[in-house]
Order: sequence, then C-alpha cells, then structure tokens
Amino acid sequence: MTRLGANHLRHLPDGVRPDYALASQGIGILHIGLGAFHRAHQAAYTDAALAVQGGDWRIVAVSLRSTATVDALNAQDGLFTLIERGADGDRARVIGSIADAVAAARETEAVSARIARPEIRIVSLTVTEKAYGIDRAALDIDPDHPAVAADLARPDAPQGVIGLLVDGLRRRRDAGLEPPAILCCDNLPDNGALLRAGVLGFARHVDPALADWIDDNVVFPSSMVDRITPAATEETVQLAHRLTGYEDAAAIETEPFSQWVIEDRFPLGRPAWEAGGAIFVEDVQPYERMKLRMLNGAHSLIAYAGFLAGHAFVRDAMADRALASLVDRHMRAAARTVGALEGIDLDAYRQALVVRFANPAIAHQTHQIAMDGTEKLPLRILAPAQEALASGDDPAPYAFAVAAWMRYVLGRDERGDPYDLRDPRSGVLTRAIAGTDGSAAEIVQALNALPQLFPAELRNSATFRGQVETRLATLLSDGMRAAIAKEAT
Ligand code: CS2
Repeated sequence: MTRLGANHLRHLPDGVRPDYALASQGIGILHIGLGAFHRAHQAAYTDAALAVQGGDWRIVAVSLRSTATVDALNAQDGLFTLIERGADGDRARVIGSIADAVAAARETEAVSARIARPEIRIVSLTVTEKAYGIDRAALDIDPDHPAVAADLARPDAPQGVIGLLVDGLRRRRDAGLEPPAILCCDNLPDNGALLRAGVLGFARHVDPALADWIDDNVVFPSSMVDRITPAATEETVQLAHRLTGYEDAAAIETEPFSQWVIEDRFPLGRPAWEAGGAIFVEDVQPYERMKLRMLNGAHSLIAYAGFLAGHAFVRDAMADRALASLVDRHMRAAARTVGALEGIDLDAYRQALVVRFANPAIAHQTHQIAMDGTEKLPLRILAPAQEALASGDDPAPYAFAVAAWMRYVLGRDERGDPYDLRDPRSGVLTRAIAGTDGSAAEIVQALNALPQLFPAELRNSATFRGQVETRLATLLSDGMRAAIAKEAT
C-alpha cells in the first residue's frame, strides 16, 4: 500500500485532490486541538477557501496530548482524507490545508513560540469543553482546574490551553506585533466572550500589564460549529484506501452536513471561509443556543437513554420509535427556549436533525457522546431546563434526560456490566453515588448537591426534582426501555 503524500497528489482524480498548489500557500493559522472534528470542519473550510481564493492561510495544527495523529499527518505532508458519508454513498476528498502538525507534549515551547510568529494571524481552538478551566459563573479562570493550577504555578512553561494562549500573547506583545484573533470553536455558549474572560483572568494573575494589553488589543470572535464527526476507526482507514487508493492513517469520516457561523472580527484578515459555506453574522449567540440546546441537548438524551437501552450508535437509537419520539419532544421543548431566529426555521432545523441523527452511514457511538456529562449537561440540558421552568413551560423533557444521565452515572448497564464514565469528575460522581442507599431519592439528592453542576433554580425546584426523581425511580425499577415507553405515552 502506498502512503498518501504530496508527491502523489497529481495521481488523484479532480474533485478529490486539493485544488491549489500547496507549497505556494504560506501559513496563517495556528490551531490547537487536532482531533477528528477540526479535520472535518475548520480544516475543510480552510481548504475550500484556499481553493477559491488562495492566500497564506494554511494551518499549523497542534495536538495537546496525542502524538499519533501528529506523526501520521507529518508522514503524509499534512494531507488526510475526509470522507463524507450519507445515505446515498461516500465521497472522499483529500484536504491540503494543514501544513504542519505539532505535538505540544513533545515540543513544549513550540506552541507559544509559534503564536508569536508574525505570520500567525488567527489562533483557533477545538479542545473540548473540559480543557478550558473557565468558571462560567464568575467569568474567570477556575484555579482548581488541573491545567490552570499547573500553569498558574509555572506560567513560563504552560501546558494547558489558557496558559499557552497567555504565554503566546505575551511573547507576541514583547515582539511588538499585533495580536492574532483568537477563535474558539468549541460547543460553549458565547464561546468568544467566555474564552476572553478566561484568558484575561489568567493574565491578571500572572501579569496585570499583559492583561491590560490583551483587554485593549485582542479580539475573540464567537463561532458556532457543527458537523457530526465520530471518532475514526480501522474501518475509516480501510474506506479511505478503497476510495483513494492510498493508505491514510489520519483519515476521518463525517456527515455531509456542516455549518459554521462566525462573528466577522479578524483584524489581521481571514481566509475566505464563505467558500466552504461559512456564514458571517453580528451576533452568534442565538445560533449557538439553537445548536447547543436542540442538537447537542438531544444528542445527550440519545447518548444516556440510548446507551442504557442497548443502542451502541445514535442511528440505532433513532430507529427505536419510542426513543425517537422523545428526541423529537426534547427538540421541540428546546426550540421553545431559543426564540425566533432570523432566516432560520426551527421546525425545518429540527426535522433536518432527525435525518442527520438517523444517517445510516454514520456510526456515532452513544458512549462517545455520553463522555464528559458534567461539562456538557449544564450547557445543553440544565440551562434550557431552568429557562423552561421560569417561563412556565413543562420541564419534563429535561427531567427525563437528567434522570437518564443520573442512571448512567451508576456506571453499570442493566446486565450489571461496568463501563467507563469518561468524565473529568468521575471520581466525585462515583463517591457521591457510593454514599447513597441506591434509592432514586438519595441519588438525586447526592448529585444535586455537587458544586457547580445544577443551577440553584433547578436544585431548589420541588417540581423539577420531583420529576427527575420519579423518572429515576422508574429507571431503577423497570429499566430504560420500560422508562422510555412510559415517558413516550
Ligand atoms: C456531540 C457533539 O459528542 C458530543 O457531545 O454532541 O460532538 C456533536 O456531534 C457536535 O457538536 C456536532 O456538531
């Protein structure tokens, strides 16, 4: 098998090969978080922009933890195959926008030093919710977050996202250069403002003058990103080989749909991302609410309820009619908290989500989405639940999702087999559960009492607690399938 690489590009058919001369496009973006999502999303939009308009906008992609993807990409001159999989077939395209990949764990100074290089005009991020360590309520850093704590102790040798950004910006200021725009692409509401608060909070602790410079000079546009992208598997690599004829250890599969809504604030310029379909707006927040609450909220419901009902993949959960009806109910409830959005028909958006979730070609594991529940739940489920309650809407759909999560936190499936919770607070969760008598009432009480999880309005609402407890009791006594059937009638 021949490995994908720049000198084979000319053998690839039109439409598969990047439509521009890679070597003549310089670097303009440093991206942190080299997971599947970045490769299926921002890297693909940048590739489309380069094809249409060119420009020095190729990407240096940094992986904070893994070295395997970095090595795979560098062995392929940064090239990788993106496979779009839909009900009507698979389509492969080789993406050329990544110029270089860096493993932060191996090259500790490389990230901040690169941020300070003049050609870097945008720093973008997809590091997942849990990596930031920002206290959303205080709009400051969370000093107890492990990476934040470590970086506060050694701000000159940062390893976490916020520490790296602040150190990079410091070097940039010291070099007398204008700062890059910092573009958060994670599923967080108001993600630009949130990241700004975290970066400023950290800088205030370590260098107040730097904090002032950041405050005055650095822009943090918000963005809403969307593309359902499961983790790559051995099958992805085989499929890439079948479709292109080349071996590709960094191949990714994704759905045909993708969306990117961005605030157009890039003082040093940006790629023509419109070429890939990006939309530029004044205010991203309403789009983020829609996506987080309807797509991601429903996804979490599918993850917990589906996983425990024995559905390994989202598409299987959608084939379960009773569960699919709860997904629909959940999205309708979430839409009521979103409000009117110019140019968007929320009914059509919901219907499109049903089709996307059911995509027979995408094997998106419920266990993958179930990961990091303590990070995801407050944004996707608890925030709209709180608003529903305040506005007099029935919060039952959210109560069911929360009960499903609580059942999931027990860490054993209905056959008694254990599974990995994969949550940054899994130790805390397990200890909280161990201190109960196993009844729904005590489990609700224990999980409700965890700090920084349930908002006070929900914790103190007899209605919501009662709804969660009744549902959890059914789950414990009758199992998930019976609970879904009961809820759906
Ligand atoms: C999913 C998201 O894993 C998860 O939590 O809900 O990754 C989802 O697939 C993306 O946000 C889709 O854009």
